[in-house]
Amino acid sequence: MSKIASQHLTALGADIALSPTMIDELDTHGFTIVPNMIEPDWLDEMRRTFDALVEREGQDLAREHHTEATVTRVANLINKGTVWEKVWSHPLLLAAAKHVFGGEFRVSSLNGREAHPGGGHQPLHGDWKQPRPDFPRVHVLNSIWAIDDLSAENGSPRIIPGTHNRPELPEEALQDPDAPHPDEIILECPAGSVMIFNAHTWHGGTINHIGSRRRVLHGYFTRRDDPQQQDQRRWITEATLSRLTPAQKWLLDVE
Ligand SMILES: O=C(O)CCC(=O)C(=O)O
Repeated sequence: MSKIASQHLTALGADIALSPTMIDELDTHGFTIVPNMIEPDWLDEMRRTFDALVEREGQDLAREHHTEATVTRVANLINKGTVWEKVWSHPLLLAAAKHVFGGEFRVSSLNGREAHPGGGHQPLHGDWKQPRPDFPRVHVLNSIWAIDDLSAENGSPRIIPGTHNRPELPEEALQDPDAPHPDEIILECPAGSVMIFNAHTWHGGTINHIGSRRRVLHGYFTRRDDPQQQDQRRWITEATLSRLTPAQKWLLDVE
């Protein structure tokens, strides 16, 4: 890692130590779940802002990214409120990213997602869609922030432990990536929890059977020399730029 990258990460608080359990879970399973990462007041503000954005933006919600049938997607949260700032620059998340990438990285995107009643199913996938001739180099890390309680009934994501250590993509390895997987773990957790994961690990959304609120955020990072899911230079607004620290600008790669 370059000296400048280390300095920026230090300024962002990413030098905090991960617990031995977190390190072991990230290395062995490909994911770790952190309870109570979002404090109650912050959670309330996230819920209010999420719903206000959905109300305000209507059909334009995910124009910076992609839409998905049967879910509400809110894209480009970096430019849609200060409440999201502590998500993409959270010290613990950055410390985990530093560990998992083992090299320089940057923010890829920050989006919201809510499965509608009866919707939300996704095939098992990795967030890196290309072949991996450079396996086991890590290209992507993601985090799913539970804004509501998540359960098997309301469409919590599923994840298959250890699959970050497989070089092939699920669509190559599995006969039916849509089918239940014998090893799948359902992320059932109270609101305020965050799952941080090596995003090569096979995962996917499931169906919201009962229709209760199921808002999550995806705080997504990429190795620094790989493309961002959302080109931050293209979408960054003057208002956002004016409040960012040099280290945050570096993290978004909008300097
Ligand atoms: O929100 C979820 O349940 C997971 C979504 C996901 O994996 C994706 O959109 O790629």
